[in-house]
Amino acid sequence: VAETSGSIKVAVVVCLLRGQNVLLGRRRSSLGDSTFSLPSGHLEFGESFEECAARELKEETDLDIGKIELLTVTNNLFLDEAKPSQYVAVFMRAVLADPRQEPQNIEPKFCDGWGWYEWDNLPKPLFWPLENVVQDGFNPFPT
Ligand code: 8DG
Ligand code: MG
Ligand code: MG
Repeated sequence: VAETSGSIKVAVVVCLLRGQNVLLGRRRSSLGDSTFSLPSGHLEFGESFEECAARELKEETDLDIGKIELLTVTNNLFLDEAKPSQYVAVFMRAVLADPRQEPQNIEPKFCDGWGWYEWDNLPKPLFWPLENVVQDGFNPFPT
């Protein structure tokens, strides 16, 4: 890795599970445009991972989270960007407070829409950091 500087950020990524399905949306972003990814966002000063996950999910889908827990962490370098960046991505598993609640596309500038997908039948292409953890055998469903 030739980069010697750039910023390191913390992202919280939400694996929202409903039955056998997980919530994914198609990104509208300079980072991973048109690829499918889990809801996510930047950790803000003073927040817990749980608070960040609940806030980002609410901002992006209007959904309210029930039980939530920490799953894993990944470390991702984005070097092919105008501003190279590095993300520590904290993966949380969550379920809905009310499983009948449906996602709304609150930020259409950043997402084409939300949908429920089976882990064994994920849409393509996945956002590459997500594709990487999936390739590594990551599975957010409890065993
Ligand atoms: P915010 O301004 O609302 O706080 O942030 P955002 O605009 O919602 O950020 P985001 O792009 O949705 O998520 C933050 C970053 O998380 C994203 O740019 C790259 C990083 N990230 C990883 N790994 C993963 C991953 O597996 N899935 C998702 N969705 N994001 C990831 O480093
Ligand atoms: Mg986001
Ligand atoms: Mg956001």
